Amino acid sequence: MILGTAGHIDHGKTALVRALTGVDTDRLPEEKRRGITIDLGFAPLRLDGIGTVGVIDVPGHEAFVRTMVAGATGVDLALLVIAADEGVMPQTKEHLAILRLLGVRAGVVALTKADLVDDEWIALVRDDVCAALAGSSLADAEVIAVSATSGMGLDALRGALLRAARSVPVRDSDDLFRMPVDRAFTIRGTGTVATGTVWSGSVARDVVLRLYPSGDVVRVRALQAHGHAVERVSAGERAAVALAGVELSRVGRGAVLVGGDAWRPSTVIRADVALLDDVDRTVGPRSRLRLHLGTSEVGARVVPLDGALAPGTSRSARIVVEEPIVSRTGDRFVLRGGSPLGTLGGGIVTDPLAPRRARALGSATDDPAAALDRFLQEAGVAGLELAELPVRLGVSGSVLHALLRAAGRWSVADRVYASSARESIARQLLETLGAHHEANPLASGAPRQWLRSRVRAPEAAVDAVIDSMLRDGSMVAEQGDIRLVAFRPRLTDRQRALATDLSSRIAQAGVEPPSLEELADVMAQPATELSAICRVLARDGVLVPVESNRHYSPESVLQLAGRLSEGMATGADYGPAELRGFLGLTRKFLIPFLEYCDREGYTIRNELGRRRRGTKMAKL
Ligand SMILES: Nc1nc2c(ncn2[C@@H]2O[C@H](COP(=O)(O)OP(=O)(O)OP(=O)(O)O)[C@@H](O)[C@H]2O)c(=O)[nH]1
Ligand SMILES: [Mg+2]
Repeated sequence: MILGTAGHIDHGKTALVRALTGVDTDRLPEEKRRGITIDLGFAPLRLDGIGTVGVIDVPGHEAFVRTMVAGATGVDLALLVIAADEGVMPQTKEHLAILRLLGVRAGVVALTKADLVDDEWIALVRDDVCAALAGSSLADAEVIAVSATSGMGLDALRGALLRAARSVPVRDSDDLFRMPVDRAFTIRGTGTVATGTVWSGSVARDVVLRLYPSGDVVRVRALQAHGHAVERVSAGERAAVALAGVELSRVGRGAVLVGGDAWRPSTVIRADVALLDDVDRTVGPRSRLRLHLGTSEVGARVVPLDGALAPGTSRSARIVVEEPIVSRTGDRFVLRGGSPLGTLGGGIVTDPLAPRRARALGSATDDPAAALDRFLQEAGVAGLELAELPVRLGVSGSVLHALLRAAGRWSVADRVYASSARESIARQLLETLGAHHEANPLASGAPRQWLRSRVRAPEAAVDAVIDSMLRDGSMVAEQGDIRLVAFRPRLTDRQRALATDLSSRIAQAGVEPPSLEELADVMAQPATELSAICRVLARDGVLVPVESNRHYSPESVLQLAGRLSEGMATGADYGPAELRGFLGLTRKFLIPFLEYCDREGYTIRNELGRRRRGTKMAKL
């Protein structure tokens, strides 16, 4: 569990952390010199019954709010510190707003420096504070008067922290690993070390992770939690991860370590965005903002659905960021802008991997089933990559599994589609095939590969639809070609006349018929058309394709096969000269015809020549 401080500059956050933990988190020389916190500080806090809580101490100075946001992100529990002598101040309010935007709901308010004021004053400040908290995420938080100097109220504060900690929901470690990096340094002998709060999942030593935005593949060389070497760190823990395979310059605040293959950096996300009540501007597509998500901070343009976003309202929006970020559905973020920079609002990611030209999503929902349906509809026949869905929907692998089993979704290979995509592919196939038949009335069908290439959808999906259409009989495969069930090659009247002419010329030529080219010559017709007509006639059994460019009449083939049958004794091998004697063909016709006999199973060829083959010859 992680506890984060919050509150105005000099109100005593660091002093209180030291009083609670014994650790002085202001470790930089400049922090000592100026007496203020500049960077995040870390300390372990023992809470009986809870265990060790990681404390993140943040700066209160208005110039370091971005550092506060990086510290407050991933926090379970807030310790809002308000000095009793000053009361609610600008960064008290700003930090409170940031906690709300980041979804930090549990917390305790410490009215510190109580030693400087009397009880009556404390009662007045307490009223002020309660008024300021009304409507905030800490509206129900306990308010405890304390003094870091005298130690007054510290036990009561521990008690209140314990009660608040018990209300924090346990994070799911059976999920994808993610740790936004808040600090990185080098340790001699260990190498590069990155620290952060584990947001989800867990990681063990020797596991391979990815580091974004660099995209580097890194190995976990060693792990520490609260300064002790451990084998594994899980969601809600502070961790120091020693990384093999990466230079210090590639890690730093804003980087993120992730496990598994679901994460993708992206520059377009969709989100529900809200503007704070007390900002004095609107946000439209031209507003240049800073988006803080995890420990990263990037320039962003927010394009709300239907016009500009007014103070105190929320709207679905499309966000274009200047550098790729890694986010997940359900992630909270903060938007800052203006000059001087101020916190304007924030939101929740509803689609971390929005398509380039995506519109905002309309009324967003935190129902992952509805989100999946919307993404599937949007993707159409292109479908969605299964691997990235845990990130895109913000669910663990097992939840995703259950979602995919539900009706209306169709998975093929590594993608998932709406069932309407399947119908659309089927429709495209039928249309394409219909058009093909129309354009090629003599062709028996379309080659499968050609058909597949005509549909603009992933190959595996088109193949699956072709297979199922062949199974259910909506299409037929014949000799490697696919055709519509009702389709038969059709001859026009002219072609039918040509067919009659052709077959009678071939029949008249007997055992040595003319080739297609010769026929085309004498008939003065294009050879390609005659060839197509011959294919139709061959399928109907009117002609026999003995050679690719030479057809016989069935009678001639039977006659020749009969001659062979008469001449060839069972079990004997015959050379070409003997066979030529039986057939009486010239050499030009002899070899192609013998090869035809081999193919058709009349004869069988071996080193000695050819011998007759049982059954087929016997039928002659
Ligand atoms: N009398 C008194 N002084 C306190 C108490 N807590 C803090 N201080 C003093 O207040 C000053 C600021 O305290 P810090 O703890 O540095 O304040 P901070 O909120 O961490 O300040 P930033 O991190 O810069 O925002 C220091 O001089 C502290 O000694 C307290 O309970 N009583
Ligand atoms: Mg401090």
